[in-house]
Amino acid sequence: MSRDAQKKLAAEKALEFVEDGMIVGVGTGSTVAFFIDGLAAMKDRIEGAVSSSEQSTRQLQSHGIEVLDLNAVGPLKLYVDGADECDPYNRLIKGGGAALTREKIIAQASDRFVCIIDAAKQVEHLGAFPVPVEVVPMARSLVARAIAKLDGQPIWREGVVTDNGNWILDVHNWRIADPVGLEAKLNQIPGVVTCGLFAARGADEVIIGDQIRPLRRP
Ligand code: ABF
Repeated sequence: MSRDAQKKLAAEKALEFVEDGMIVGVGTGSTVAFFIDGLAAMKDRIEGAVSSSEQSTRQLQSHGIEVLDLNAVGPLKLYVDGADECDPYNRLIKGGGAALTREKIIAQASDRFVCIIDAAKQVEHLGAFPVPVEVVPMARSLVARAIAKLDGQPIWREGVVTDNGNWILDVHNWRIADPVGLEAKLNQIPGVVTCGLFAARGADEVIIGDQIRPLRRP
Protein backbone atom coordinates (compact mmCIF):
# COMPACT_ATOMS: atom_id res chain seq x y z
CA MET A 1 0.00 0.00 0.00
CA SER A 2 1.36 3.48 -0.90
CA ARG A 3 2.26 5.93 1.84
CA ASP A 4 -0.60 8.22 0.78
CA ALA A 5 -3.04 5.30 0.93
CA GLN A 6 -1.79 4.46 4.46
CA LYS A 7 -2.15 8.13 5.52
CA LYS A 8 -5.68 8.27 4.13
CA LEU A 9 -6.63 5.02 5.91
CA ALA A 10 -5.26 6.27 9.24
CA ALA A 11 -7.03 9.62 8.81
CA GLU A 12 -10.36 7.90 8.09
CA LYS A 13 -9.91 5.59 11.11
CA ALA A 14 -9.35 8.63 13.31
CA LEU A 15 -12.80 9.94 12.36
CA GLU A 16 -14.23 7.13 14.53
CA PHE A 17 -13.05 9.11 17.58
CA VAL A 18 -15.12 12.18 16.61
CA GLU A 19 -18.37 12.48 18.61
CA ASP A 20 -21.47 14.58 17.88
CA GLY A 21 -21.16 18.16 19.14
CA MET A 22 -17.37 17.94 19.53
CA ILE A 23 -14.87 20.73 19.08
CA VAL A 24 -11.97 18.85 17.47
CA GLY A 25 -8.31 19.79 17.86
CA VAL A 26 -6.71 19.55 14.42
CA GLY A 27 -3.00 19.18 13.65
CA THR A 28 -0.96 19.94 10.55
CA GLY A 29 0.56 18.03 7.64
CA SER A 30 -0.43 15.85 4.71
CA THR A 31 -1.93 13.06 6.85
CA VAL A 32 -4.05 15.57 8.75
CA ALA A 33 -5.14 17.06 5.42
CA PHE A 34 -6.90 13.74 4.72
CA PHE A 35 -8.48 13.91 8.19
CA ILE A 36 -9.78 17.43 7.53
CA ASP A 37 -11.32 16.27 4.25
CA GLY A 38 -13.07 13.49 6.18
CA LEU A 39 -14.18 15.91 8.88
CA ALA A 40 -15.81 18.05 6.20
CA ALA A 41 -18.20 15.23 5.39
CA MET A 42 -19.48 15.30 9.00
CA LYS A 43 -19.19 19.06 9.66
CA ASP A 44 -22.88 19.41 10.57
CA ARG A 45 -22.36 16.97 13.47
CA ILE A 46 -19.48 18.89 15.11
CA GLU A 47 -19.37 22.36 16.68
CA GLY A 48 -16.05 23.31 15.10
CA ALA A 49 -12.29 22.91 15.33
CA VAL A 50 -9.24 24.38 17.01
CA SER A 51 -6.43 24.59 14.47
CA SER A 52 -2.65 24.16 14.96
CA SER A 53 -1.61 26.23 11.93
CA GLU A 54 -2.67 28.82 9.38
CA GLN A 55 -2.35 26.02 6.79
CA SER A 56 -4.91 23.82 8.55
CA THR A 57 -7.11 26.84 9.30
CA ARG A 58 -7.34 27.63 5.59
CA GLN A 59 -8.29 24.05 4.73
CA LEU A 60 -10.87 23.84 7.55
CA GLN A 61 -12.46 27.14 6.56
CA SER A 62 -12.49 26.14 2.88
CA HIS A 63 -14.78 23.28 3.95
CA GLY A 64 -16.98 25.61 6.00
CA ILE A 65 -15.78 24.23 9.36
CA GLU A 66 -15.74 26.93 12.04
CA VAL A 67 -12.26 27.50 13.53
CA LEU A 68 -12.49 28.46 17.20
CA ASP A 69 -10.18 30.12 19.75
CA LEU A 70 -8.70 27.64 22.22
CA ASN A 71 -9.01 30.26 24.98
CA ALA A 72 -12.76 30.32 24.46
CA VAL A 73 -13.41 26.57 24.14
CA GLY A 74 -10.61 24.60 25.86
CA PRO A 75 -9.96 22.03 27.24
CA LEU A 76 -10.75 19.71 24.34
CA LYS A 77 -11.79 16.06 24.28
CA LEU A 78 -9.86 15.13 21.13
CA TYR A 79 -6.75 16.18 19.21
CA VAL A 80 -5.79 14.50 15.94
CA ASP A 81 -2.36 15.11 14.41
CA GLY A 82 0.45 13.51 12.44
CA ALA A 83 4.09 13.04 13.29
CA ASP A 84 7.52 12.66 11.74
CA GLU A 85 8.67 9.77 13.92
CA CYS A 86 6.96 7.51 16.50
CA ASP A 87 8.66 5.07 18.88
CA PRO A 88 7.04 1.94 20.43
CA TYR A 89 5.84 4.03 23.41
CA ASN A 90 3.92 6.59 21.30
CA ARG A 91 6.62 9.20 21.89
CA LEU A 92 6.99 11.41 18.86
CA ILE A 93 9.14 13.76 16.89
CA LYS A 94 6.99 16.48 15.39
CA GLY A 95 7.57 19.82 13.69
CA GLY A 96 8.68 18.90 10.20
CA GLY A 97 5.81 21.15 9.15
CA ALA A 98 7.00 23.99 11.48
CA ALA A 99 3.72 23.93 13.45
CA LEU A 100 5.11 22.26 16.58
CA THR A 101 4.31 25.05 19.07
CA ARG A 102 0.57 25.23 18.45
CA GLU A 103 0.50 21.44 18.03
CA LYS A 104 2.05 20.93 21.47
CA ILE A 105 -0.30 23.52 23.00
CA ILE A 106 -3.41 21.79 21.66
CA ALA A 107 -2.07 18.33 22.55
CA GLN A 108 -1.58 19.55 26.12
CA ALA A 109 -5.10 21.01 26.15
CA SER A 110 -6.70 17.76 24.97
CA ASP A 111 -7.88 14.76 26.98
CA ARG A 112 -7.05 12.42 24.10
CA PHE A 113 -4.31 12.84 21.49
CA VAL A 114 -4.71 10.48 18.52
CA CYS A 115 -1.68 10.40 16.20
CA ILE A 116 -2.15 9.29 12.58
CA ILE A 117 0.87 8.01 10.68
CA ASP A 118 2.03 5.79 7.85
CA ALA A 119 4.20 2.80 8.73
CA ALA A 120 7.43 4.50 7.64
CA LYS A 121 7.20 6.86 10.63
CA GLN A 122 7.71 4.00 13.11
CA VAL A 123 11.19 3.78 14.70
CA GLU A 124 12.72 1.86 17.60
CA HIS A 125 14.59 4.96 18.78
CA LEU A 126 13.74 8.60 18.02
CA GLY A 127 16.32 10.76 16.30
CA ALA A 128 16.88 9.68 12.72
CA PHE A 129 14.53 12.54 11.83
CA PRO A 130 16.16 15.83 12.88
CA VAL A 131 14.48 17.24 16.00
CA PRO A 132 12.85 20.61 15.20
CA VAL A 133 13.31 23.30 17.87
CA GLU A 134 11.36 26.56 17.60
CA VAL A 135 13.44 29.50 18.86
CA VAL A 136 13.05 33.23 19.36
CA PRO A 137 15.07 34.70 16.45
CA MET A 138 17.46 36.71 18.66
CA ALA A 139 18.41 33.53 20.50
CA ARG A 140 19.18 31.36 17.47
CA SER A 141 22.95 31.25 18.04
CA LEU A 142 22.65 31.02 21.82
CA VAL A 143 20.35 28.00 21.53
CA ALA A 144 22.51 26.43 18.82
CA ARG A 145 25.55 26.59 21.12
CA ALA A 146 23.59 25.04 23.99
CA ILE A 147 22.37 22.23 21.71
CA ALA A 148 25.93 21.55 20.53
CA LYS A 149 26.92 21.09 24.19
CA LEU A 150 24.18 18.42 24.31
CA ASP A 151 25.93 16.67 21.38
CA GLY A 152 23.34 17.74 18.83
CA GLN A 153 24.11 19.24 15.42
CA PRO A 154 21.71 22.20 14.95
CA ILE A 155 20.99 23.46 11.42
CA TRP A 156 19.01 26.67 10.96
CA ARG A 157 15.94 26.07 8.74
CA GLU A 158 16.70 29.28 6.83
CA GLY A 159 13.81 31.06 5.18
CA VAL A 160 11.18 29.49 7.44
CA VAL A 161 9.24 31.73 9.85
CA THR A 162 6.66 29.97 12.01
CA ASP A 163 3.06 31.16 12.46
CA ASN A 164 4.31 32.66 15.73
CA GLY A 165 7.07 34.70 14.01
CA ASN A 166 9.89 32.45 15.25
CA TRP A 167 12.68 30.44 13.62
CA ILE A 168 13.44 26.70 13.55
CA LEU A 169 16.65 24.80 14.29
CA ASP A 170 16.70 21.18 13.12
CA VAL A 171 18.96 19.05 15.29
CA HIS A 172 20.68 16.19 13.46
CA ASN A 173 22.45 13.02 14.58
CA TRP A 174 21.12 12.85 18.11
CA ARG A 175 21.20 9.43 19.78
CA ILE A 176 18.15 9.98 22.00
CA ALA A 177 18.29 7.42 24.83
CA ASP A 178 15.96 9.45 27.08
CA PRO A 179 13.40 11.46 25.06
CA VAL A 180 11.60 12.76 28.15
CA GLY A 181 14.85 13.91 29.78
CA LEU A 182 16.13 15.57 26.61
CA GLU A 183 12.79 17.33 26.06
CA ALA A 184 13.05 18.76 29.59
CA LYS A 185 16.65 19.92 29.01
CA LEU A 186 15.70 21.65 25.75
CA ASN A 187 12.72 23.37 27.35
CA GLN A 188 15.03 24.94 29.92
CA ILE A 189 17.26 26.71 27.39
CA PRO A 190 16.39 30.44 27.29
CA GLY A 191 15.13 31.27 23.79
CA VAL A 192 13.59 27.87 23.13
CA VAL A 193 9.87 28.26 22.48
CA THR A 194 9.06 24.59 21.81
CA CYS A 195 11.02 21.46 20.99
CA GLY A 196 9.69 18.80 18.63
CA LEU A 197 10.02 15.96 21.14
CA PHE A 198 6.48 14.98 22.22
CA ALA A 199 7.63 12.53 24.89
CA ALA A 200 6.39 13.82 28.25
CA ARG A 201 3.01 14.05 26.56
CA GLY A 202 3.01 11.57 23.70
CA ALA A 203 0.01 10.20 21.85
CA ASP A 204 -2.72 8.25 23.66
CA GLU A 205 -3.37 6.23 20.56
CA VAL A 206 -1.35 5.88 17.37
CA ILE A 207 -3.15 4.81 14.20
CA ILE A 208 -0.90 3.14 11.66
CA GLY A 209 -2.89 2.40 8.54
CA ASP A 210 -6.06 0.84 9.98
CA GLN A 211 -4.44 -0.43 13.22
CA ILE A 212 -5.01 1.48 16.48
CA ARG A 213 -2.13 1.11 18.98
CA PRO A 214 -2.84 2.20 22.55
CA LEU A 215 -0.26 3.83 24.81
CA ARG A 216 2.43 1.54 26.35
CA ARG A 217 4.77 2.77 29.05
CA PRO A 218 8.54 2.00 28.77
C1 ABF B 1 2.62 17.49 11.75
O1 ABF B 1 2.62 16.29 11.07
C2 ABF B 1 4.04 17.82 12.04
O2 ABF B 1 4.34 17.87 13.39
C3 ABF B 1 4.76 16.74 11.35
O3 ABF B 1 5.88 17.29 10.82
C4 ABF B 1 3.78 16.34 10.30
C5 ABF B 1 3.97 15.09 9.57
O4 ABF B 1 3.57 15.41 8.31
P1 ABF B 1 2.92 14.40 7.31
O5 ABF B 1 1.63 13.95 7.91
O6 ABF B 1 2.74 15.23 6.09
O7 ABF B 1 3.89 13.26 7.11
O8 ABF B 1 1.89 17.39 12.85
